[in-house]
This record gives sequence, structure tokens and C-alpha cells, in this order.
Amino acid sequence: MIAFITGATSGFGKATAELFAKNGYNVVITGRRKERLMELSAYLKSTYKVEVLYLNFDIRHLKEVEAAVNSLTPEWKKINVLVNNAGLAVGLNPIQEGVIDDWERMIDTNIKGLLYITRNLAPIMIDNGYGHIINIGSIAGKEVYANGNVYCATKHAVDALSKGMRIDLLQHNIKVTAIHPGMVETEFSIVRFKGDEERAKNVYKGVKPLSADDIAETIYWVASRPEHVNINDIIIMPTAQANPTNTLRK
Ligand code: NDP
Ligand code: 8X3
Repeated sequence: MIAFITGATSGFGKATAELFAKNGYNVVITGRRKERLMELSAYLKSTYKVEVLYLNFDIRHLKEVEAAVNSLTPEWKKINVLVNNAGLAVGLNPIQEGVIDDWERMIDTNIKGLLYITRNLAPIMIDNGYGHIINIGSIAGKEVYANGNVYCATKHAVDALSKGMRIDLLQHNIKVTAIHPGMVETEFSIVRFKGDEERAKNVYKGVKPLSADDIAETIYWVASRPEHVNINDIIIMPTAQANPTNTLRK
């Protein structure tokens, strides 16, 4: 069994790669930070005795995505599960003060990057006659909060694309699931606040957020349902969070 996980250098992606490896999957791990991919690859191989392929590329660049997918050998093309996880929020500004470069990074990564990967891997799954695409959306793809504007729009796009993919891939025996987490403590807020670790920590102050392992377990659970069962859509939140703006802080 093979799982192809984008954005495996940190957060959900890294935890998911480990959980699939622990369960005997060979894994393809991707991301821009090569050192981290190399470290994770060595760790997974030695700890779980599975095969690991790391592909170091920027998901925003179509040519890099194509080259990475074209480098897969026939054995590595037998992908059972694709986790479209790579993504980010950058900035938290009202629309009238939005930073165009931040918007482009989010749109290029969360929407176009996810599309580039899917466009290149779905035909391989179709040829194989099986596959499961698990898209990581967000509660920001179900609701909108102040200053979340463009990030929320990109995750609403992931929600819509997941529904569209499910229809288009139905005839090809390919499952499509979308998972929409609330607050999870990873490097997400550090990236959103451009390295301001203090501001990032404040996001989780007084709250017990979800962990990357909570999301990995959800992804693995979804992927391990019987052949005839598909989980279409999941919203998963910390107990202390009702929606993006109502959080119980102690
Ligand atoms: P992290 O910042 O910890 O991880 C993000 C991952 O995405 C990294 O591995 C990063 O790798 C990769 N990535 C980002 N940009 C690119 C790119 N251009 N090319 C390739 N890989 C890229 O965040 P999370 O684990 O929290 O986030 C994972 C997903 O979950 C994202 O889609 C995020 O929007 C979503 N999400 C997060 C929530 C949270 O509260 N944490 C809640 C809901 C959804 P590298 O930098 O090495 O390229
Ligand atoms: C991350 C969760 O609420 O910060 O997608 O948008 S939120």
C-alpha cells in the first residue's frame, strides 16, 4: 500500500506520514524543505522498515509538480491514498489592507498547488482502477471570520473542488474525502504571522487545541474504511472551540 502525502515536512503531513508508515504503508513525502524530508525519510525507514520516497518541490510550480510525478517508477505509481495537505495561511488583514503577495501565496498553494497535484495523480489512479484522494480543507472553508477573507476563500475552494472531484471520479472507483479541522497547533500560525512566534503562541493561549496526531488519526481512519464505504466530509474541532470565533479560553 502506498500513501502520497504533500506537505510532510511539518504538522499534519508529517504526523500522517508517520502513522501510515507505522501501519505498514510505503510513503511518498513531499515539501520544499529538503533537509526535513531527508531526516523524516531516514527516520521512517529505520523505525518502521517501510519504503520512503521523498520528492522535494514547490507545489506552486506546475513544471516541478510534473517532474516529480514523472519521476515515479511503476511501483511507486500504485498509489492508494493521496493526501492533499500542503497549504498555508499568510497574514490576517482586512481586505482593504490585504498584501497582494500574501494572497498570491495562498491562492497558488492552497488552490492551484492542490489542483496541479490532483491533475497529475488522478490519471494514474484512473489507470490503476483505484485510489482515494483526501483533501485537507479547514473550518475556514465552511465559515468565514474577520480578516480571514482570502484564506477562507481558498479553503472554500477546496470544499467545492472536493465535491466536484467526487462527482468526476465516481465512475473511476476513486474515493474523495474532505477533512476540515478547526484549531490545530502546528507551524501554521508561525507561518501565518511570518515567523512571529509570540503572536502565534497567543492563538492557542488558554485553549487545548487539536494536535497534528489528532488529524493524522482522522486521515488514517478515513483511509482505512472498507472498500464500499466513503467518508465524504468531516469537520473536526477542539472541544473548546464551537466555530472560528467562539472559543472557550481558561
Ligand atoms: P504546517 O505549517 O505545520 O505545515 C504545512 C506543510 O505544507 C509543510 O510541510 C510545508 O512544507 C507544506 N507547504 C506549504 N507551502 C508549500 C509549497 N509551496 N510547496 C510544497 N509544500 C508546501 O501547517 P499544518 O500542518 O497545520 O497545515 C497543513 C494543512 O492543514 C494546510 O493546508 C492548512 O491550511 C490546513 N489546516 C491547518 C489548520 C491548523 O489550525 N493548523 C486547521 C485547518 C486546516 P514546506 O514548507 O517544507 O514546503
Ligand atoms: C486553520 C483554522 O480557523 O485559523 O485553517 O482558519 S483557522
